[in-house]
Amino acid sequence: MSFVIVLIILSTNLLLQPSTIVVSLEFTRDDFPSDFIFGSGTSAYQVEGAASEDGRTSSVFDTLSLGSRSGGFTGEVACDEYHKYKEDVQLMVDLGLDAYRFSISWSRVIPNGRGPINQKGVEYYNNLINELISNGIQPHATLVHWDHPQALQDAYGGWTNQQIVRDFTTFADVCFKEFGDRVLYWTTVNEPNFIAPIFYKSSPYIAAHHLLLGHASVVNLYREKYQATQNGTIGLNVYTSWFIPEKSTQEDLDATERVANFRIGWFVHPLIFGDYPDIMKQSLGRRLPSFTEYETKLVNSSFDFIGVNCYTASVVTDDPGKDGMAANYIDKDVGGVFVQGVLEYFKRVYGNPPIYIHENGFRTFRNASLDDTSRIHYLNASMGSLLAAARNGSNVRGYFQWSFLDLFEIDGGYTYGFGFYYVDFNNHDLERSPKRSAHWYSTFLKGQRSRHNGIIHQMDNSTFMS
Ligand code: IFM
Repeated sequence: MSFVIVLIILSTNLLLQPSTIVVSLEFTRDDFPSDFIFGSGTSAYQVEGAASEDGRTSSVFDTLSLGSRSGGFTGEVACDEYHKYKEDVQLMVDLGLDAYRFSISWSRVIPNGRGPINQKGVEYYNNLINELISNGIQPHATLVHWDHPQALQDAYGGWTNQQIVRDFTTFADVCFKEFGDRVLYWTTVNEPNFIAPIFYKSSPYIAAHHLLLGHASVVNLYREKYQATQNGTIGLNVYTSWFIPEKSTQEDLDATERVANFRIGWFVHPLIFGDYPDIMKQSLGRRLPSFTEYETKLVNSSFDFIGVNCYTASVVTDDPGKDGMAANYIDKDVGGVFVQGVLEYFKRVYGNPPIYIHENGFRTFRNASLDDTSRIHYLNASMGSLLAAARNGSNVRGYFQWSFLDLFEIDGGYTYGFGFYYVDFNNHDLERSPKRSAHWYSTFLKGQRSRHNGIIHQMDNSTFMS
């Protein structure tokens, strides 16, 4: 056992205010359970490129990238993983990954979202999956990473229309049939709690409802038709944060509860309890759709695991004038401890479901120096916090760093990167080079001691999100 935390409390008010502490984290892979999965991830539109090749059509992610957020960049070429997947799998082997989390582009497999299957698309994912497996890397596949086909958006409004539930289920059926003999970890939708408010600003609750029904319908299909023979698992992914009150007032504590319910509970509560959180029902009234008896049965327990994306903590303040959740929140750097904060929340509020940390990572300006020590600080603190949570009984089963490569980001295009590998977008070959963090993760994965000192913030255990 080699997990050391040295706490030197530099500020007071331990109850609710973060206190600065010096933390020394030292751990090895052996400190985690032996079947704990360590990986890294990407998503289709963000790495594949070949956006107009071999029959692929546009997705809503392509369309979003044409707006101002990405600063004139798109994923048209991205990292060209579509052509360079073999090289990338070798880099994963170099790193020592157990698993690679990627997504399947719906509009590559079924251009236009419904109708004929594109065999070239199926062939690409078969090749990628086979390459991963023959190199000993587990494929973890997501069916929708924001990117449903633009054709379905144009035809009937995408997730605002219940028709998409059927089309999504048909797409999933194709994927299970074609790839399910080798893919044992399926995620239906990545960050539906981001998709609904970003793509459907005027009707997020309706879109969210169909996202949940689409997810549940796909899980039902998998369970009835494939799971017994393919022996895989399936879940939903959500974007989370460790929500903490700004002040220890009852107002801020209640506001924190509301924000957690509006952001996380919106999707997780129905999966665990078959309905939306009461707080949402009370404050949204008829704006929040309700589940029929049949839908409740379908949605309730429709997961084998929950995928959790967590990057930070968020400080919450009460704001009675704010429509809906009556609160504001803003990201706050509290060091890696937020990972444990989120996991403790799932344990306490949702009965400790099986969890994979699907995304955790650190954004830096992309530059060729390859010295990303700040990312090592961040990852070390996050993984130390993950270990603390696991030791405290969290049902967490795996951890995926975001992202394997520097890839297309909707905010800023290629200005920033989260990657272990720097990609030289000026080089014709899109050459990949490992950053310092890649060596650090690799050292850890290969079982050597990973030691790193840093200054992080820590909060008393009793303050984990109420
Ligand atoms: O790149 C994104 C990813 O697509 C979804 N989660 C957050 C990441 C970092 O911005």
